[in-house]
Amino acid sequence: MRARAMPLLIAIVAACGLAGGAFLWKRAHAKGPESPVVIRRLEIVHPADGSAMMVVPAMEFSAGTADSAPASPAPPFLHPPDVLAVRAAVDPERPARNVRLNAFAIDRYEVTNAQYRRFLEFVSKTGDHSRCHAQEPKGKDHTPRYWGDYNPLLKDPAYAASAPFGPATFASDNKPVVGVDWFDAFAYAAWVGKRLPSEDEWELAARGNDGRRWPWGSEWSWGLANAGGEKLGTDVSASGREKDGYIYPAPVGSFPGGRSPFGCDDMAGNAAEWCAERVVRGGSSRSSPSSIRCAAREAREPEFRTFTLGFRCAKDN
Ligand SMILES: [Ca+2]
Repeated sequence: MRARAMPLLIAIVAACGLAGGAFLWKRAHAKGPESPVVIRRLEIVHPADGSAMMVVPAMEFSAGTADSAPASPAPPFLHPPDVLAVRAAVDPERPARNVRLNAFAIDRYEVTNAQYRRFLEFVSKTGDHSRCHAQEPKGKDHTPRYWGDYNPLLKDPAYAASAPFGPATFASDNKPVVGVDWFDAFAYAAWVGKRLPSEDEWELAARGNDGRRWPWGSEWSWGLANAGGEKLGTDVSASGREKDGYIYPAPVGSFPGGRSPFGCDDMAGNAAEWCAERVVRGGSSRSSPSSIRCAAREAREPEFRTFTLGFRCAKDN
């Protein structure tokens, strides 16, 4: 009798333990964005161009910044009145807010020069601008600003000595395309059958749902992203900084240690990235650690182009 009762007792205790454990797990995970869920990386291939995209399932997360440190100041140059209005509305990254998003897929990497070149070949061959944005300025051919022999800084010997660059610096195939404005990014995304990510989509893809500051976590470490804007001959070790090896954009995917929870590369640093709202996310090769936080945001006029600014695409999934 006793021998037969023991297994039953053990089974009851085990069942209670499992039930209790499940209850506690449910309590700990039932409260929405404060409850980290297991993130699984799922890579798909976009059929139109073979590009790698990471799937982000429908979920809720806390966007923005909850701490009380001051938000980054607005950049100190003038904008048209409509951009000032946009900036006033979007610059603050506080307070943090709960956001629920539908499933989407987002490019694993920033759009590269090789990918963008195929788009330019299409536009130049067909003259087809039918997928471009309705407000796009007339006469655009979508050529990135730095693909030609352009940069007045090259004429300054002091600058060229400390931060040299040439035709390949901004145009080699495996580097992110930069020097493109919001209309260029919009047009490329539409041409390839994608769209620009919303800011919230971009942020969720970059930081997951546990509130981390950077794609790899909340502790800063040099070497996990192309950032900082070091120049040749500058002894960054004296200030505790480590060189990441790149003054300007690096080939996409050069910093696997800084990959995001969903498996996206270079969401902090390398090229800063246009979002659908004409807001720039992620900071660049020239940005400070604070400026490449996942929640940091910066509004720009849509015609703005610079050698630190590119994009990646998204699509519904
Ligand atoms: Ca980036």
